[in-house]
Amino acid sequence: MLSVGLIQQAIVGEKVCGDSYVVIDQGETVVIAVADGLGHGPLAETASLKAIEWVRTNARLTPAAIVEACHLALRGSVGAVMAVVKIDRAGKTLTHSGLGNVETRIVGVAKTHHPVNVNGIVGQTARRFREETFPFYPGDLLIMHTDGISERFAADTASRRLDPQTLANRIVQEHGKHHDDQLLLIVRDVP
Ligand SMILES: [Mn+2]
Repeated sequence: MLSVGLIQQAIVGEKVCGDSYVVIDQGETVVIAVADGLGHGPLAETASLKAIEWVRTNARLTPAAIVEACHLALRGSVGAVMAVVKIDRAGKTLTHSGLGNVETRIVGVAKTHHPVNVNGIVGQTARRFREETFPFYPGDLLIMHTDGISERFAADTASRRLDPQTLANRIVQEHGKHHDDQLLLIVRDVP
């Protein structure tokens, strides 16, 4: 069962948030994506929502193939940066693909993994699409966030015991940036 913590907040002065997300529970797999449309306001929102729509449409594909599909779909938009992960419940793995600076962490019992993104902008510049697979066990935390939240927060083994929403609230309170849209998503999956 998925337990999700979420903060999604528009930059001060805008009514809509340019950062979007989706969590798709497909049973054997779970696909999760976060997208940050370039700039802010309605054009950024449109771009990030379009990326998310294409994640939904292509959720059967691998994360790298999903990002590539979004790249083609977002041509002509302001563009976005995004990260897509797919959790394989039976295999106890998580595969990640990121283009541009949406940050991802996997907080395991003994180790925190930081998947690396490829530089680029979805819909504009992407020279390659790559993905990497990590262990992901029940109780591990997946943390994904846009650049509206500073990367300097600590999320260690002790964080794993917190409710994801409680942890999300704490992180954004201390590390949220009010001069940008903010999106932080924390997911734990326990059978
Ligand atoms: Mn941003």
